Amino acid sequence: MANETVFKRYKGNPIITAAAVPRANSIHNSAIVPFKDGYAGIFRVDEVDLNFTMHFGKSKDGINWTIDPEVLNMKADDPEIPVKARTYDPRLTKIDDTYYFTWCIDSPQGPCIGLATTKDFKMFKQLENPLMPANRNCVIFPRKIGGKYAMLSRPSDRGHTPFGDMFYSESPDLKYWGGHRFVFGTVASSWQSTKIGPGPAPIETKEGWLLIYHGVWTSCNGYIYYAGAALLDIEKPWKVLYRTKDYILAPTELYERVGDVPNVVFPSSAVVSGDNIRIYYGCADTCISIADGKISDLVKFVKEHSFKN
Ligand code: BMA
Repeated sequence: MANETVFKRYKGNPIITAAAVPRANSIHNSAIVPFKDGYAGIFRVDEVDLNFTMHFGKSKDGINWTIDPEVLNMKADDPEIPVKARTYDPRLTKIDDTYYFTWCIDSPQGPCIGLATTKDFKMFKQLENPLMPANRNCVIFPRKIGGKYAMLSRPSDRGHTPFGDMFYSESPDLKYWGGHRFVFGTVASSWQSTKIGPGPAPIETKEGWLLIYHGVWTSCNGYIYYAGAALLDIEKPWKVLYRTKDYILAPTELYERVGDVPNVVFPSSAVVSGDNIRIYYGCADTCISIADGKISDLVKFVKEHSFKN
């Protein structure tokens, strides 16, 4: 029986499976935003040759999706920017009228973060990679902070990364990134003891930046992925106000337990409307599910279920 606190799973989960794309082996860890009178998404599709590709998708209701069978086509001003490699785990953030998305590129020198922009989900412009390898998780904040673009990322290794702390970085122009600050790391003897990494774009609240993140524990049977949440200082988001001791979501359902990578819930998008929040999360590296909650309940949970200083 699912241990549900803030988020209640949708009864029709999973909402997206490999059946949505002809060449898909699995579709998971993807990026979704409200767009025009519906929703747009960039989906991680692991294809039948186990190449990981990104595909555009659209939906009227956020639940029923049409995903393009073709791989997303990006243009770059400098032909040296694109690297021909697997692409995965996109995150999307809207600032003004532009959508910024980051993802992981399996470059020969190790995983690194890609960055692109779009206004219409038709033309995608790839910019310089913001960070050097190896880094596998990155998300942009939904507004400038201290006059600069801001991001959270999680440096990694070339393999399955048995470690991982989160860092903050800033940029005046989306090209040059610096001001790197440690945000938080792992906690021994817990669901977040192996590594942690940022999930959906942080959400601005009166109590701070609300961040949903994943935390990993190494059991005798391998990695288990959970979701937690934190509140970060609004002006200095590398300062952690609260961070959950208890997870907010754990793999308990069959579709989260069984798949290409068993025992994974991987929140990668959050759609907010008033006090409502819907998270989209990858399940067992196989499919995508949703769960609904209230921002106010999540903030309360974070404050009440955090580590005591
Ligand atoms: C992400 C990706 C996946 C991995 C997953 C769990 O960071 O690297 O390939 O299996 O974590 O969903």
